[in-house]
Amino acid sequence: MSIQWFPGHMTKARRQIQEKLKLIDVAIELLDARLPMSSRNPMINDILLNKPRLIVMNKSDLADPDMNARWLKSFRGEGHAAIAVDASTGSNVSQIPAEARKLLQEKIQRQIAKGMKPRPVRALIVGIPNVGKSTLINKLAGRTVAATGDRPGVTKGQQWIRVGTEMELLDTPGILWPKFEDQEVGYRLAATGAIREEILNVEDIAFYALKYLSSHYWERLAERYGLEQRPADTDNPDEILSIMEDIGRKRGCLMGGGRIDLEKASGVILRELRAGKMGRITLEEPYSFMVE
Ligand SMILES: Nc1nc2c(ncn2[C@@H]2O[C@H](COP(=O)(O)OP(=O)(O)O)[C@@H](O)[C@H]2O)c(=O)[nH]1
Ligand SMILES: [Mg+2]
Repeated sequence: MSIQWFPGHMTKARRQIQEKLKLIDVAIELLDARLPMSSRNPMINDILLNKPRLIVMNKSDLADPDMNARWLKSFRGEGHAAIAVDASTGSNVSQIPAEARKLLQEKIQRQIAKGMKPRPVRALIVGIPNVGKSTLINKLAGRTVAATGDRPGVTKGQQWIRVGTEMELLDTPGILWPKFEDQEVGYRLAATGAIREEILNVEDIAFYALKYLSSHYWERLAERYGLEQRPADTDNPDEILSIMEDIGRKRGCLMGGGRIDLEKASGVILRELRAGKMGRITLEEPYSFMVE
């Protein structure tokens, strides 16, 4: 989570993943279901090249269920195998080995036809920091093999983890950088806690989140904070600011002279959004490449 990406780091990360790709049959591209586009590495196609790929949308428990379905449809419409999971509880995680195996069906059939016994599918998890790679590795392993959260991983030699009889997983994931050159992407990543908020201004991040929530999830926002006045135009910054002030007032985020402490109010909004206090929310839609 505290990784700062510079061109040299990206080159190194890419080289490390490409070394690992030589060892595996399938790449598991882990995305955050709340922002499947922004949590994708911008060079993923160049990095994975022709390696069979399974897209796994993680943290689907925090994302809008309708949007999960739309995103899956969109990825599948692009010809990708894709599933949604929750690595922290393990929901749907058991589908991963079978889905990975499906991608290699033809190869496995050829091996069987030649009288060979197919070996377990070898897989590597790749994704940006904080997307849940270590949590998923531990869930698939059925025990703790990877450090999760903010603790830095203890580097040891790469090992294969046996996942049932069908799959073997590399115990160290491939760490990729996010698409942060786009400012909107940066705000979405920061709003969900995928990147450190010190990089951006906390009030700007909360402002961005409030604007999105006001236009896409107004009822939930209104319910959470007892808001009454639906903004007439969510593109009007004054209206979003007044919502932020209203929330600050209601949560007692005050400074001297009765002024509202917007920084504090922003902290409340972001903390509650990340904790799922406003319900299950997805911050981007697949409209840009949806064919319906
Ligand atoms: N709610 C929820 N939290 C998750 C899920 N997967 C991981 N997390 C949390 O996300 C944070 C980052 O997870 P981690 O596995 O360390 O991410 P990594 O940096 O990709 O290895 C941790 O606090 C996890 O508990 C999930 O599916 N749902
Ligand atoms: Mg990790």
